[in-house]
Amino acid sequence: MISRNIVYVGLGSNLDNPIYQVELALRTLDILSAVYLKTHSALYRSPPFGPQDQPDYVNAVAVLLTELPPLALLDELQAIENKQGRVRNAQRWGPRTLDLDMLLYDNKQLQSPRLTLPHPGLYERAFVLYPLYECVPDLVLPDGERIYDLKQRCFSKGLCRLDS
Ligand code: ROI
Repeated sequence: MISRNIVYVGLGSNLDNPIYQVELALRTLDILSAVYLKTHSALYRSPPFGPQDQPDYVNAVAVLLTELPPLALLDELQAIENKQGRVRNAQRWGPRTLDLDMLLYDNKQLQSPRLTLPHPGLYERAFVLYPLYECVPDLVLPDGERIYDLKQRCFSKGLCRLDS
């Protein structure tokens, strides 16, 4: 039987027309042959988390179904980041044209040099929790935490849902 895994991916951009970058990445995810783009959230504008001397971000979350194992999917996501001009090894937590973060892959918990699942930033970042909640309001994380509770607890000042 073909196993289809559900994966949540966070998208973020704060350089070179961020709305365009996020929309282009969503279109690219939609046409990947090994991935089915089930749905995605609205776009959100958010103040930078981390260093403040950079532009606001545009963020969204995509819900994918895929047969690719986690590291093969990570290769695909990084290829999209590269195609959209992502400069690797630039300043840590600095501005970027496109970030595609694998947030959750089924109920997998994984710690490897290239990938940590769930994504460690997921628990505290409003720009991830709000769009993820919009896609799956009843989501429960592998450790039993509810997305609703995390969203209620997080600091969301400045986050703004953009009209589609
Ligand atoms: N801050 C926001 N608001 N959105 C992001 O996508 C984002 N991505 C990052 C850091 C630099 C941590 N800050 C961010 O990688």
